[in-house]
Amino acid sequence: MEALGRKGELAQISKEFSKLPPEERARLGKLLNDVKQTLEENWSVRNGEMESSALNARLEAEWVDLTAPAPGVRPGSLHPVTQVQRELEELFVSLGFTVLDGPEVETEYYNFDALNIPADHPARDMQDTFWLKDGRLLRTHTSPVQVRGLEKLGPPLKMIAPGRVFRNEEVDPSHEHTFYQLEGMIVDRDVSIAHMLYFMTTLLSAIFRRDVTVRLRPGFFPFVEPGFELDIHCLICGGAGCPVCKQSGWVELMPCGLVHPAVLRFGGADPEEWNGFAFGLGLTRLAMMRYGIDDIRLFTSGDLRFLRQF
Ligand code: 2NL
Repeated sequence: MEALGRKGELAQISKEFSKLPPEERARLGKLLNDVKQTLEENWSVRNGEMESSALNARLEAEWVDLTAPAPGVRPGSLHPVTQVQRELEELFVSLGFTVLDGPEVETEYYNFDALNIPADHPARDMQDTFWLKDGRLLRTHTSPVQVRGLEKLGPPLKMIAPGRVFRNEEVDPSHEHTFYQLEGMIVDRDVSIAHMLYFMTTLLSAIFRRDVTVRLRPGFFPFVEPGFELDIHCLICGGAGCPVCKQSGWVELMPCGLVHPAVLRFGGADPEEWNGFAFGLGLTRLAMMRYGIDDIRLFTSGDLRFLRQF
């Protein structure tokens, strides 16, 4: 730049040109221009080289692989069924319930006999239940936990038994061999269907965070008498009829009933003194409704693309 600038050496030299004779002036002028052009070209080439090597050095030093996982431990999240289960446990604990757990590998006695399920009941068939070689089985519901709880704690009692259950099912978008249930039971004196109905309505309003309309239909379950299917007014269409409620306006939600005297006796409670109500809730189905999941198989798929959404 000392040579080329407006006040550089070449500019100084060209000022001296006026002192030269015209023919010399033309020859030297051309020479000067050639020199100037060569210098400028060289300068610009070298300047470009320096600039690009500075840029390359920076790119090399500050290079970031945008496809690489972020450093550190990636925060995980709870499985959607676990989230629903924990939320309900919290709700039931706030209502004074005890949360109980029990074995997933059960005896035939606790899974069937103590629940008044007779020997010839289809649930006991190989087609419906996973049997182990030693005569035990994978529990088909969480009811055995309730009998164990009644035995251990005795009445009066308010308990829930959430957990994993197994059925020998043909798997499809709405049937799995492994799913989650939450059963609840209250045993006390003079418990009536009115108590059950009020409790269930309050419970469902808390779960869905709005007022719900319920109805009871008769339903048969060996461990309750009388037994009911509890339906709620469809939350999607409000009862007008839509694909979710199959145009009926009602959605079947909770089987329930008054605990069968035989089951109370199996649990060590005298049915002359004690009675109660019990209900079942499908945790997996509730999670499907909550998050709009249309294929039950996703829950046990272990697919991280599914799980990371929760
Ligand atoms: C289900 C579950 C129901 C119960 C479950 C229950 C448990 C005991 C005594 C009486 Cl120890 N009842 N649980 C009661 C009514 C319905 O449904 O899987 N239904 C298809």
